Amino acid sequence: MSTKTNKLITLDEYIIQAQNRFPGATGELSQLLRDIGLAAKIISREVNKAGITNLLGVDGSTNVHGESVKKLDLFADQQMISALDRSLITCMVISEENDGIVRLNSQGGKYIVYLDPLDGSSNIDVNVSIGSIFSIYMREARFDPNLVEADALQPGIRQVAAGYVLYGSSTILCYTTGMGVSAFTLDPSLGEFILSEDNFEIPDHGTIYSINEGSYNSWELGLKKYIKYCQEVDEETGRPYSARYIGSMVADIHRTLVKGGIFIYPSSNRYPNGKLRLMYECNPLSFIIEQAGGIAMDGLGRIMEIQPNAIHERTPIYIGSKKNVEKAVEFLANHTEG
Ligand code: AHM
Ligand code: MG
Repeated sequence: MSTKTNKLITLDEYIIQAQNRFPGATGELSQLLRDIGLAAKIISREVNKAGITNLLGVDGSTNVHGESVKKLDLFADQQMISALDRSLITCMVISEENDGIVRLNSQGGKYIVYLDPLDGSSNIDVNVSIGSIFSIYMREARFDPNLVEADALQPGIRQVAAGYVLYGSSTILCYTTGMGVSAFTLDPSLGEFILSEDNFEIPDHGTIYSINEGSYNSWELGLKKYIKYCQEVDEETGRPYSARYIGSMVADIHRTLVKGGIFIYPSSNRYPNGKLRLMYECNPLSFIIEQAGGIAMDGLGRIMEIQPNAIHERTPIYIGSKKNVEKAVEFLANHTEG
């Protein structure tokens, strides 16, 4: 459930109105969010005409995870970083596309931003939805003015804001600063993000499960049994769950937010710690889902309480409607092997 609005409010207006509710606010976080909004518009424009401008396809290099880098990934990375660099508020960026931390021009800037500039990039070539993800932290006060990776290793509960942009049948920007979730739809004729959903709430229970079932044979027993449970008749609706898996986390999470259900990327033989990255995929999307009333776990504990040890670390994730995630975690606890 969510609150629809009839009044036309742009992202920039909304951010300023929210800032005005805090008399002491410096406006820096608002500026940072507007910078991300601008970069999102530029990326959205290129995504929409990627085929024409020959941006589609592989760039030839591989990123820090050994995955092939698509040209649009690089474009999105550059746009986001230069938008953040421009307003001198962000001191450091950590991006999926860059091995180490990226120090920006404002070494005194108070924010640290994690980015997955273009998530789900294997879907680019086939014209399926992709997204950008961001996660914002405050830099901690330290004596040493030199920025190091350790400055960025903060648990997800310390995020001051997070969000995603979904380049789908329309472009949607969804974000939270810890006071609910708001969504904006890009009106291409105006070139503005317009508030479309205020105070997003995820259904408490849904009947969609979302997981790459190709790895079934290497899942832990509890997960196999949980998915079998979903395929049986659901007690609440009297019918089995539906399976939906887009393969772009942003799109799968957006559907989960709107319709409810569960998204899982578990550990498997191929990815013993799961595939998805804690800092720029799991934490920001967990913040959104929790703010909408859902839950995000790694199978045992809360995703946002994990103390990170490395900027690119991975984690298994069980995320979505409260009842679905609780049920999945119950299966994991009750069906351990051996
Ligand atoms: P990427 O950041 O390289 O695009 O990879 C992350 C994506 C997620 O969007 C998606 O949930 C997952 O990879 C899909 O992985 P798989 O193809 O193993 O199911
Ligand atoms: Mg990604």
